[in-house]
Amino acid sequence: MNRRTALVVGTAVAVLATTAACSSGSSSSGSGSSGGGSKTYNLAFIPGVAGDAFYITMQCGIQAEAQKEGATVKVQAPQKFDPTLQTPILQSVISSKPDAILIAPTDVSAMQAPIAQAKQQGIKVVLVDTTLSDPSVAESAIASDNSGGGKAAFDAIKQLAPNGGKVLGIGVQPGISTTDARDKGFGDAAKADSKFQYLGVQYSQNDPAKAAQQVSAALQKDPDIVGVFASNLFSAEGAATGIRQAGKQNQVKVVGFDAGPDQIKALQDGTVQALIAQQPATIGTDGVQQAIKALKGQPTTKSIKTGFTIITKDNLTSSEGQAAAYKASC
Ligand code: T6T
Repeated sequence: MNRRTALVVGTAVAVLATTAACSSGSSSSGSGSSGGGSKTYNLAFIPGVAGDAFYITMQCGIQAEAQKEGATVKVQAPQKFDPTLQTPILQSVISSKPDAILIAPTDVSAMQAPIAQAKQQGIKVVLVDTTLSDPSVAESAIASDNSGGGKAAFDAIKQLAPNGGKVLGIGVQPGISTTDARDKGFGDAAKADSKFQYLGVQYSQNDPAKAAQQVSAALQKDPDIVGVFASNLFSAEGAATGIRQAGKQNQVKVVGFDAGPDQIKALQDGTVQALIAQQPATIGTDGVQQAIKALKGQPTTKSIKTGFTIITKDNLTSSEGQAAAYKASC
């Protein structure tokens, strides 16, 4: 279950059509032609889930870049991070024949065949954020350095708890390329440090309530846990709640991936000590640029890695910290 606070709202699927193009009254299906003779490209964006500040911020980057290019963007998101919900959305988008689809696949294997269908229909595919077991179907795949981010999270916990101790991972669900890589980056670094005992990763299914329960139960079993790494926005939100409910804010250091408004608040409140903020708007901007290059027959970059910023209370109000925070709306 996910929060539905933000701009992508709806019932079964969230649909938000944005005509970023200025063009000359071109229709919304297929490639129209603008007055200057250059094509008005119609793009589609399928995030991993609706109501997630990470994808909303990415959408802002996509829309801004599309506007510069005179392209249109249609956005449809599943209500859960779930390939069985994302597949029918993708199929309906394919049948609307956009020129290119930017998609964050919700599972490395289950989304492989549905995405291959898009390519077979002549639609250019760009993977944004998450990827596939075989990303060669895409013109380009753009993502954070997720494994490096997991290791950076461990380094942050190490600074916060220099004497070492037990550390726990709260992940999302196996099969998501990004969070799997973060969990592994964190776990490998923790296992390699003899001062720390890695308790493994528990999967919250992107449900903050479940993450909170998992952290509470883990603290009952191991009351001396010193650190928790939560590998995305909703797991971090739940982990912070679990620690607060257990009254262990002063003992357990939490490092979370992502920097949505609720995570920034948790940092201010002191329930979370560090956030690994990705660059979702840049992922979106790059995604549009790569899609347009592919459509123009220009060479694309097969794999693009974007960076991250570590936000703590110390740099939260700096221009760097402010710029790294995600948006709840564009
Ligand atoms: O962490 C991001 C994204 O990178 C990941 O693939 C799924 O979760 C988020 O959307 C945050 O909720």
